[in-house]
Amino acid sequence: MVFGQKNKKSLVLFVLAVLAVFATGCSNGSEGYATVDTNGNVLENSGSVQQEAKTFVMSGENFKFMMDGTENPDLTVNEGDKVRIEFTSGQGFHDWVIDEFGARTSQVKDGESTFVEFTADKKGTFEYYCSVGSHRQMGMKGRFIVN
Ligand SMILES: [Cu+2]
Repeated sequence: MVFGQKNKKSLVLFVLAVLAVFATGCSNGSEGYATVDTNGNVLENSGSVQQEAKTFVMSGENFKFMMDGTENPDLTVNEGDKVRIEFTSGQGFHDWVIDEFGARTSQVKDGESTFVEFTADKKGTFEYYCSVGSHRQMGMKGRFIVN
């Protein structure tokens, strides 16, 4: 049997379709989304224009976070900023967590992405880290600074 051009095309389409179904199936049940708001003092903003989130795009590796080629970067925001962390695992099983703001992504493996949004409602320097295994102790952490 000869694989003609047409058959190759159908094969590619078939593979793409299978991948699409697979990807959709995987995203169910693990949205990786959590919103944290301040205790009670958010309501005064209701009805006003939604604030743009300060977005950081980071990836996780064994055993460090990377952003624009920087290892475990300092993330700096201003008090009151809405923050969005877009997190992808480049290698291994990881998440992105910051305790003081109650924010954590779901845990993702190689090539998977997730995100979390929260409001930086207090000033200070905090630690973000990966909560998988002993990754935090192995250096998978960085500073989150609120001015
Ligand atoms: Cu990790």
